[in-house]
Amino acid sequence: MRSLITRRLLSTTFQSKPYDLYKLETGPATHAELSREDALGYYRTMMRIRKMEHDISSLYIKKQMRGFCHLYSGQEAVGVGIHAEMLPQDTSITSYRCHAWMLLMGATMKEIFAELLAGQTGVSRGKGGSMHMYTKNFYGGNGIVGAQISLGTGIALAHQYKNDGGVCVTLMGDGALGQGQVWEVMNMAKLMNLPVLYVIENNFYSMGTPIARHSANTDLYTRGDAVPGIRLDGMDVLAVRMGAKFCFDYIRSGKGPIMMEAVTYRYSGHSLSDPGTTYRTRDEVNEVRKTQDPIMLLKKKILASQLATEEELKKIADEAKHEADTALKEAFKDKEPDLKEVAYDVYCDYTGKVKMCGHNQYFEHKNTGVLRPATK
Ligand SMILES: Cc1ncc(C[n+]2csc(CCOP(=O)(O)OP(=O)(O)O)c2C)c(N)n1
Ligand SMILES: [Mg+2]
Repeated sequence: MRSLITRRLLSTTFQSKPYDLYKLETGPATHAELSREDALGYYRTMMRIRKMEHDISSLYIKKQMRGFCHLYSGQEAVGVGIHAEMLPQDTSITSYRCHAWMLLMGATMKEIFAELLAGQTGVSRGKGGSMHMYTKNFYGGNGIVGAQISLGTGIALAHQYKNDGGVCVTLMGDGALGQGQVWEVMNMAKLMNLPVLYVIENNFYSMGTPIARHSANTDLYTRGDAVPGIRLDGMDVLAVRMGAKFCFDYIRSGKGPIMMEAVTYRYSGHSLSDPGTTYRTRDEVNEVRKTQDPIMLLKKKILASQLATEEELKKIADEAKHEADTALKEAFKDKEPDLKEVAYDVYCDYTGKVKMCGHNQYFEHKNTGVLRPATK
């Protein structure tokens, strides 16, 4: 009965903080309309990422998964806000911190968990693990810091060459911006006006090195030289969405690349082998969680503007937890791929034998079409 008499609005307007601009005369709108449907959609997606990664961290702690594990927890608003403005032809690529982007680009939680557990229904047939996941229009999961920035620029060149209207969202951390290749590709991207959105997820640390110790210029959005930039609050999903809309409009109008610095924070250590409290204090982490958490901030906005009730938001959180727990249970039923598959799907068209690193024998190569459907 209570929910029947609770007032709910179908949309509201919201206001974001002003954006910092570099080589731009105008920036994103600071006022925008927010529908109940969109608000609940962003809340649900951020919650799904958070719950999925909660289960992933347990897998790691219990030693049920192998390899590295870099969590996105705290940074959800960046991915969700940008993805909200992407079109079906757009692509994306990121660093090793890729679980959330897999989910955003359409992989299921079961496929992600199965990959982490080295199962054959994993997105990379269990051969990639946490840092090497791919799905349609998503080019990974890259373990080499900064490598994805050059690859993303190449993907943007492909969009331009094919004239398919796509933009490549190329994400990087604050530390990655110090890679020499970034300077080279941003120059090329601007010269060729490539459709690329460079996103810097500034979480203030490059492993354990604070930003002021690794970057002489800490205004990261100005570091593209001729590439214009904006800086926004990466803990506010609505500010990110408006910023992304502005950037996509700019790029799609043919003006070339743009750089977005999203100021954010990661709650866990760099990877799960880092406790994350030797180079920053527990108080610092707790303070951000308490005052700036992206999910909490959106919840407050939704409740304050009466777009939904507390019960409705709780139901969404419960559903996300249920989805993650069920997917994980399913993924545990998976089998490992056969050893003969170790060399499959490395090349596109090659047939013959290949020698794999760590094995003193040759394996037959085959493109199964599972990971990358043949293009012929
Ligand atoms: C070329 C290269 N150098 C060093 C490393 C080791 N390494 C992995 S992540 C990382 C820090 C990157 O920090 P940042 O770009 O801020 O991204 P974040 O992890 O904060 O998302 C380093 C130095 C690597 N993987 N590749
Ligand atoms: Mg960082």
